[in-house]
Amino acid sequence: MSIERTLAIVKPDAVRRGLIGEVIARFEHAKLAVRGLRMVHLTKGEAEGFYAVHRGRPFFDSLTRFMSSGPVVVMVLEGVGAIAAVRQIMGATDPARAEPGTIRRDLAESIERNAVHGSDSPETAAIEVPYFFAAVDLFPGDRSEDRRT
Ligand code: 3AN
Repeated sequence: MSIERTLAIVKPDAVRRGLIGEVIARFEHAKLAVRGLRMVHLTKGEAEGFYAVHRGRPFFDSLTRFMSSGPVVVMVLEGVGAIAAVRQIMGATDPARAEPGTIRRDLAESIERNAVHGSDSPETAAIEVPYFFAAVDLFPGDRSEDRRT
């Protein structure tokens, strides 16, 4: 498996409940490295752009209202097989169906207010990472000190 980068989001429900650190800790404990990180309050339009593939679904309006209801924490995670690893750590979309020990099973409130987002494929990650981060905002890890010169 190769080293991948993926986008993860701590959603407004989890930010409100003080779970930013808990979510990031679970990713870091799984050997995923944070390469970019920031807090942002999306507009409704920005949330609609991010979830454009779901436009037309019955939950689209409610989902984008929720995602723009308060600040979120967006991050780029890097590691071997990071895309699948993040999906596994998050658990199934519906917390009631998520495996015990996953973020959604342990921390999420409902299928909509499900605490976290993670890119679902390399193709999606390639769209979602640049939605929030320019290349110059991502830290390369072992060469991170180079960035200060
Ligand atoms: P995932 O986040 O697990 O990749 P997606 O991409 O199918 O799930 O759905 C995107 C987001 O839309 C979910 N995280 C959830 O917040 C919301 N969502 C998905 N399905 C439903 C549903 N049936 N009812 C309400 N919200 C939903």
